[in-house]
Amino acid sequence: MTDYTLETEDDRLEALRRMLTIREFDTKAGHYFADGEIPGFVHLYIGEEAVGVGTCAALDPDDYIASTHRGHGHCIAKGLDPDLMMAELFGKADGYCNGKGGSMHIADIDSGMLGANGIVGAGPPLATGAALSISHQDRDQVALAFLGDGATAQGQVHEAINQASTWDLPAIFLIENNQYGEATPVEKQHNVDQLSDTAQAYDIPGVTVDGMDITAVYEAVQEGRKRAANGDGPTLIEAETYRYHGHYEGDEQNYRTDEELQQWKDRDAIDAFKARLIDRDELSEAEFEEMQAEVEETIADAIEFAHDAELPHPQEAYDDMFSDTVPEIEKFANRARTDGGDSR
Ligand SMILES: Cc1ncc(C[n+]2csc(CCOP(=O)(O)OP(=O)(O)O)c2C)c(N)n1
Ligand SMILES: [Mg+2]
Repeated sequence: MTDYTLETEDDRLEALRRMLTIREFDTKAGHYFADGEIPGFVHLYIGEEAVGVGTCAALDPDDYIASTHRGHGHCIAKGLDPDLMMAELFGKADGYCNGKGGSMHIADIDSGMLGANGIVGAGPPLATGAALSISHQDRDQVALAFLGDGATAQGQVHEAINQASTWDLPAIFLIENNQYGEATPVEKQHNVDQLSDTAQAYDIPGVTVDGMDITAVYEAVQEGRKRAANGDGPTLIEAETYRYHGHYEGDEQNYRTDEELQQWKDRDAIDAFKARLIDRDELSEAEFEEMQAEVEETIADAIEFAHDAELPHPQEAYDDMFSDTVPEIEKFANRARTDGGDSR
């Protein structure tokens, strides 16, 4: 559910709170990953908060989003519960996917969150599919896909945008241009100056906005949503942003300089939005400190919840894989060992 906009003071404070929640969630996720408590990989969203929150604030609660491998921020912006997210990262049975998905597969259809995705570029086809169902059923919703600058060069992304634009589907494609796909800078991945230039190939609007400015992101997505909901088809939005951490936790980051990182931190989206709210007399330093303390408590509670939760039982390893039971899976389920070992 996305039950906030940027239109009222309360909404703007809620948006700031979500940005802080994302930063705190991912800071702690990084710590617990380094400690070896979180299995798999984590890709942190720190630095990119204005994009996820500005986008979700412009969507309606019933709208869909399709996310990426860097999806924690999208989940929090869309209103998912940090307790269930953190439990999922820890691989616990109380997590969104019963602990079987982890960081890269958090999904909650009831919240309109179609899933984080380990396959780079796999979000846009999901959004196009959701937009097709919306259009067939004449529902008042839109579907938005987040994708990275790297993903923008993936083949299925082209197919998805082409299909959505040809059929005027209620979709939005939002490129999070964080300047790198793994270690490769954006200018070495693409032949266009701006990634939004590729919109010309589909004859749809393409805009580039400052992804460190939550209002700029919000306004672009609002415009895209209006167009999509009117039956005029998709919009391609590029938000220029930056990830403060490495591609993954443990990345040596020898492909960029400390100066470059600092230049982006000097334009930090949370600092900028906080300053704007203070300027407007909607927030004081003391209120900000209070909000930050509440956010820290929310995430501390989420970690406690995740710690206390049970691991999924090995005999349930093959449950929840398919919506209907698949007989081929049953024979493996019967062979699952309860000590977690391999039964071959
Ligand atoms: C289809 C596919 N190709 C390659 C990978 C390996 N991979 C994981 S993340 C990543 C970089 C993606 O870059 P970008 O889309 O810019 O997202 P960012 O990590 O910068 O948020 C790659 C190549 C993958 N997971 N899936
Ligand atoms: Mg990138």
